[in-house]
Amino acid sequence: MDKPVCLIGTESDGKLCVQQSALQILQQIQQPVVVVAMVGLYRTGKSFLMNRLAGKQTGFALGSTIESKTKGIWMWCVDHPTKAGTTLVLLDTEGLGDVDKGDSKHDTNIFCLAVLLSSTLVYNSRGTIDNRAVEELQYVTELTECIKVKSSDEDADDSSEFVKFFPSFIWTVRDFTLERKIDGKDATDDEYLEFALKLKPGKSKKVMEYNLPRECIQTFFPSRTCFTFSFPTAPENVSRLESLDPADLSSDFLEVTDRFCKLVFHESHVKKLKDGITVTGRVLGNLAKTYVDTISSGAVPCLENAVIAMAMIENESAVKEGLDVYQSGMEKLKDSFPLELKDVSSEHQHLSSMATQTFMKSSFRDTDGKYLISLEENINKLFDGYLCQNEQASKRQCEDLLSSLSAPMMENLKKSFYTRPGGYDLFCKDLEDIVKNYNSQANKEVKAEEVLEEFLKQKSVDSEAILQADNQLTKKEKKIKKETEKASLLQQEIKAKEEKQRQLEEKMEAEKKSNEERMRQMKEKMDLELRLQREEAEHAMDSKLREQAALLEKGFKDKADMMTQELEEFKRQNAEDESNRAKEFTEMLENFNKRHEESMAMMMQQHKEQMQAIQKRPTGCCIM
Ligand SMILES: Nc1nc2c(ncn2[C@@H]2O[C@H](COP(=O)(O)OP(=O)(O)OP(=O)(O)O)[C@@H](O)[C@H]2O)c(=O)[nH]1
Ligand SMILES: [Mg+2]
Repeated sequence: MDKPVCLIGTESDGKLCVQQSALQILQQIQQPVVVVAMVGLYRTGKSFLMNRLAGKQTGFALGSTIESKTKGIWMWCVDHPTKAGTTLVLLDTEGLGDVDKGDSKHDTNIFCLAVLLSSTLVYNSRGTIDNRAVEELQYVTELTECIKVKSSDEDADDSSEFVKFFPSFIWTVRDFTLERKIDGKDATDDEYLEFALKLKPGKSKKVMEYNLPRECIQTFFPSRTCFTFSFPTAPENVSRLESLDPADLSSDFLEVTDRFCKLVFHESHVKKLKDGITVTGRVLGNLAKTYVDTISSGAVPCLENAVIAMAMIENESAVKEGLDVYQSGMEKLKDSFPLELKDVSSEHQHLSSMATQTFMKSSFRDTDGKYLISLEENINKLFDGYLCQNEQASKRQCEDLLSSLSAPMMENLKKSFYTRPGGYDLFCKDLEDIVKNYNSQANKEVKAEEVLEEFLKQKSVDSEAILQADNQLTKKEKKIKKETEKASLLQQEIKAKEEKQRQLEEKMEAEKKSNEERMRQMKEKMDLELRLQREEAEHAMDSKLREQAALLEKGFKDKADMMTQELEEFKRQNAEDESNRAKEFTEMLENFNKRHEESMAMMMQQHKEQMQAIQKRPTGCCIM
């Protein structure tokens, strides 16, 4: 992308809507994404800084008047400058707090979407982090009402769960002109932020109001940092934002913005969904659409539902991708048909394993294995189709071979060469030679025995006529010869059926191996999903413990004690979630195995019936 595009715009009725063209761009991005969103009051230099993050001076439109410029949420996808294999998605948002807009709900929605979509949220402000600046971030206090974690318990306060999937937080202060000193000592940016976010003890309503945004920031954004843009050589008119021309920047300014960019690149991680699921560009697009549609319909975006919706979309495409891998590989193999069954089977196994791998890469939360089953069933259907095509090719090849080997015999038949005394023996000798030659050349063909059986049946009509016309043989001799021929025909029929059985067994063996491989991959994926879930819970637990320690240190014993209870509950919930998930996985594996065994048993049964039918058949029904 050489320039940004609008990702979320506003329709004429004021409702938010996702732009199709932006979704198409995201659809193409299969890499994991690091999403940096910048929010803050209007006219504070957000778009300007976003351009710097993209390594450019222009791109996101900058305002040169006091009117707010950016509308909705704009997106720019670039290669991540330091994390290979990931895409950096920059989201520039509409400035908050423009009273002329007269719609504060709109601001809250923009803020929520930035929180929901990003892995790093940059909150941009100007001047200092004073009381007013913190109050301006009142949007954080609305997050609990605007975002739900679980769809089930309507009124549950799941704010403690937020920390599991909320972005990391960077507070930037532009045109910072104060000295960073706390109690007379030099302080770092982070110390400055923590100092500004310090809770005030006391019980009055005012103090509570004053503490609320601070508490919310501390709870929701445990991983936070601060960056102040202070320019010792700041131009005189720096306070007038519109006067800063990007083309005319001091080296100090450039050095500071470079440092800021490095910090952002270093602090921001790949966007993850609940349960540690990695977000690719494609998922991000679907996520944006789901959230915006939910908000536009007046409902509250819910993380659990979003994960379910994402899983559905992703799993469907994962099945398609897996099938593509299988099909394109088999199409290549098809060029060399006819092949021995073992060659087709082993390529089937290999490609089916690759298809499962491809599927596993982008699928998630396929809790009942529905999508993996669909992949398996579709692959098996395709496999049957390819086996059939291989058989047809083999049949053609065997028929061609027989017709060229039997061409002289056909000539002889036409000339009635065998219609003479001793003709039957001559005919049998020629036929034997043809069969010998054929067997040596076609013995590896899947259809060799069946085609030969058919050929011999056809030739038995000629043979009967020749036998009857052969005066050299007595009636008794003719009868014996006829019986011998009948027996050998039946033998060929049995041979053909046995070959079919062998092939079926080979196919079943291939299916068994494919199933084992699929189960292995599924188990691996489940272990990974469980591990991610556990890590996420541990991470959340850590930050809660840190929060509690900080409260204790600052003398808020009551609050810290209250947290102990909350922590216990959190731990219990995590353990329960994990054990539920593990149970789900075990059930799924069991179901899979059961399904496989049933289908194998069915194949065996069909096969048994076929074999019994041959064995029961009276010998007399052979065409002679
Ligand atoms: N003084 C000062 N001016 C800046 C700074 N960064 C950008 N500007 C200038 O401020 C003006 C507005 O910048 P934008 O980046 O458009 O601001 P914005 O926050 O995106 O504005 P909205 O989209 O309306 O919310 C431009 O003329 C920038 O050149 C800064 O750090 N200090
Ligand atoms: Mg802007």
